[in-house]
Amino acid sequence: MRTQVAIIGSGPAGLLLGQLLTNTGVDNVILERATREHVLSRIRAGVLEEGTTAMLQEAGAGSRMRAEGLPHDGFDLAFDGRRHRVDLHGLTGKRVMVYGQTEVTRDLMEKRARSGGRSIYEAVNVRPHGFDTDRPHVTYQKGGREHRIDCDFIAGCDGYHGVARRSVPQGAIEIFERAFPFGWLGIIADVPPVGPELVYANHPRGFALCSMRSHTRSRYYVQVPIEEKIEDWPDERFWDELRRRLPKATAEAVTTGPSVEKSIAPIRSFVAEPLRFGRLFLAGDAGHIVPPTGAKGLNLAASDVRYLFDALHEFYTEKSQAGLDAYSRRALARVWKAERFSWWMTNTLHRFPDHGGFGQKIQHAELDYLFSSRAALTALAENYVGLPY
Ligand code: RFL
Ligand code: PHB
Repeated sequence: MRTQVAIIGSGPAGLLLGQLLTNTGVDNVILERATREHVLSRIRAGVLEEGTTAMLQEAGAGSRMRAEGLPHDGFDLAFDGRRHRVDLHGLTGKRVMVYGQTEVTRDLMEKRARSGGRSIYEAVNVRPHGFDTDRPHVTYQKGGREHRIDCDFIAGCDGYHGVARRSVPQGAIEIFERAFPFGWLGIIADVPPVGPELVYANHPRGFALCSMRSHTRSRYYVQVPIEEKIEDWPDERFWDELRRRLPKATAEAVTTGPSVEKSIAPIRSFVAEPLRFGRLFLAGDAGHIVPPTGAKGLNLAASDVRYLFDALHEFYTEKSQAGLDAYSRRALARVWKAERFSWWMTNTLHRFPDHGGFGQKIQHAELDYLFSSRAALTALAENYVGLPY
C-alpha cells in the first residue's frame, strides 16, 4: 500500500491531522493499535480552547460540539473556605468550551468515515522505518499477516506510550521531565454538576476539581497519593473526600450518585526535543505531557496539528520545506509555555508532601496576590483560554 502521510494513532491528534489532510486532498492512512470502541471508552479531557474548537470546525467535525458543548465564561478557585471567580471572558474577551474528549474523538471518527478516510484498527506491532531517508515506510501486522505502507511522511500521534518516539535513536532525542508525587482520582457520575462553572479547590487535605460533561453528567477529581489503589475508593469514600475539600455551601450543593467510571491518572510533565526526525514528526502526547491542572493536553495536541498540517500543506502545494523545517521549533515554543502554566497551576493548587509550612504560606500568598491584582489574574486567564498559535 502507498499513501502520502502515514499517521500512527487514532486519538485526537491523529484524527484531526488526518481530517485536515483529507479535506485538502492529501492521502493518509491512520494505524491504531486498539479497537475503535476502546479508543472511545477512554475518558479524558473536557476543556477546549477557542483555537481547538476552530480547528474542529475547520475539519468539518464541529457541528455537534456547537450544538451540545457548554461555553464557559469563567471558573472558580476555592481556598480558605471561599470561592473566587476568574472571569475569563471579562479579562481576555475569550471563553472555553466544555465538551468531552470522547465526543471530540467520536465526531472526528464519524467525519472520517463519511469522507472515506482509511483507518486500520487493531494494527499490531506498528513500526516506522527509514524516516532518515526520503522514502520512509511503516510496517504492521493484522489478520496474521505482515503489511507495509510506503509514504512521504510519518506522523507519530500515538500518545505517551506510543512507538514513534521510542523508534528514534537515543542520542537524537533529549527528554525533560518531572513526576509529581500524587495522582488524580477521577469519577464520572450521571448527576447534575454542582454549579454552572468549574471549581478548582486548594485544600489542606489536597486538591479537588468539580467539572462536567453536560447538564446531567459530572466529572470530579481529588488529589491522592500516587500509590493509592482504586479498590480502596468505593463511591461513598470518594464523595465524602470531595465534599471535605470544598467550601461548605459548595459541598452541600453536590449531588452524589453511582459512578459510571473511576480511575487514577498519574501527574507528570514531560517534553521530548526535538519533535522532528527526518520524515518522522511527533505530535500531541507522543511528544509532551502536561499535568491536567491547566487543561492543556488535548489543546496542545491541536496546536501541534495546526503547525504540522500547515507545514505539510505548504509542502504539497508549494513544494516548500520551510514549514517542515520550522515545525519542531514552533510547536515547542507553545508547548513550553503550556508546560510552565500547567506546572504553575499544579504547584499552586496541590498539597506537596515535602512543601512544609513554608511552601503552604507561599501558596497562600500566591492565591491572595492573584485575587488582589488584575494583572496577575489576567495572566492566569490568558494562559487558561490558550495562548495564540
Ligand atoms: P492519545 O489520546 O493518547 O492517542 C494516542 C493514540 O495512539 C494509539 N497508540 C498506538 N497506535 C498504534 N501503534 C502503537 N504502537 C500505538 N501506541 C499508542 C493509542 O491507542 C491512542 O488511541 O494522544 P493524542 O492524540 O496526542 O491526544 C492527547 C490527549 O489525549 C491528552 O493530552 C489529554 O487527554 C490530556 N488531558 C486534558 N487535555 C486538555 O486539553 N484538557 C483537559 O481538560 C484535559 N484533562 C487530560 C485531562 C488527561 C487526563 N488523563 C487521563 C491523562 C484529564 C485527565 C484525567
Ligand atoms: C475535565 O473535565 O476532565 C477536566 C477539566 C479541567 C481540567 C482537567 C480536567 O483542568
